[in-house]
Amino acid sequence: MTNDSSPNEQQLEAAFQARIDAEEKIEPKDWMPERYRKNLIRQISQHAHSEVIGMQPEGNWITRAPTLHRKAVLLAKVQDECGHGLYLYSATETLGITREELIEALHSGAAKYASIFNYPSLTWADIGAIGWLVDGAAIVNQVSLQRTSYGPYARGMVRICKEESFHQRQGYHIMMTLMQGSDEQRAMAQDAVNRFWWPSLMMFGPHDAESAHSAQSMTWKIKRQSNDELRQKFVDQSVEQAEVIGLTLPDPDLKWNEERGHYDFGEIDWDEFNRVISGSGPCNRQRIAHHVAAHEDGAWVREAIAAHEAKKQQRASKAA
Ligand code: FAQ
Repeated sequence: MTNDSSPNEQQLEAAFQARIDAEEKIEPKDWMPERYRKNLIRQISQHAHSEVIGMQPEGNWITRAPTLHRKAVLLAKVQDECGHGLYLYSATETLGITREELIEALHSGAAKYASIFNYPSLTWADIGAIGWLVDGAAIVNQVSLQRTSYGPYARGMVRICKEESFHQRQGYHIMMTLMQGSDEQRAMAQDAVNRFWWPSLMMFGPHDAESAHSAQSMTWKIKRQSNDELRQKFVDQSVEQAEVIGLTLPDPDLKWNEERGHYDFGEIDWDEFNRVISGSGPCNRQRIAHHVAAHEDGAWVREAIAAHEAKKQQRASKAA
């Protein structure tokens, strides 16, 4: 204790870590180290940006879905992703940062979003591959995050995981249907898997040894499993799912390793990963330009809501 008997920074941090170690959730008004707060803002906001930017490649196919049923399902899925963005932005705002600051960081390139959404969705089969593989990878990561140490993030993840599980199944169903179709449809499904497999593995981030934030995030239990552990889990589950419907995963090194009890798989093209996360992927510029335009188009809605809120408060204070 210091002279005035209030705990010093070191004591506060030790007590904080003890709460984490005891699996207590940290809530917005609790004391937390500034680095914990900043790291959470970084990760949760990038997660929120990913959900919202992820609406673009799928939104591209809403008007061209092959049946009314597929269109309704896709529309519902894309709306869910928007909802996920909102829960996650709200969770980030509990850490003392505004939505405007978060959007500004996305637009300026200061904040990242998942690399996968910088690839184009060229055919209808890509919608199947995104649901099956991209949502599939997202679930593996997010199931683990349901136990993250920050309360609002953990609770958001529980609801998001339920919805992601429907997303994954609708994607797998699209792939299964195409694989039961014509030669052209089967070829289209295989081509989508060939293009989306490796970028899906990149969603888990760099190898643990290269991961800048992992060690600290694991100590604080922001992350509960490492990038490589989660990637391995995803590979193991995907191999069997691909086999069942007759798809081939595009990796000649993929084979069962009896000793490890896991599938071995080939090395990711880390040059490509680094290019995409630093802004030079196939669609980075297009994705941000689209978001900036949508944000500017929506300015009048934000102004109208603010004006309505001000009027409501004026009326309330008059009545008081
Ligand atoms: N893409 O030290 P680490 C979805 C960055 S939601 C871009 O390992 P960390 C649903 C990382 O930010 C998908 N950047 O970082 C959906 C850091 O850069 P920084 C999103 C990446 O945070 C489906 C640097 O590299 N999910 O798909 C990527 O400990 C369909 C060093 O990396 C989440 O965000 C990447 N793949 O671990 C929506 C889950 N990987 O910030 C629509 C929550 C790494 O220092 C349609 N996030 N980087 O500039 C996480 O679990 C973690 O943040 C990781 C990265 C695992 C993504």
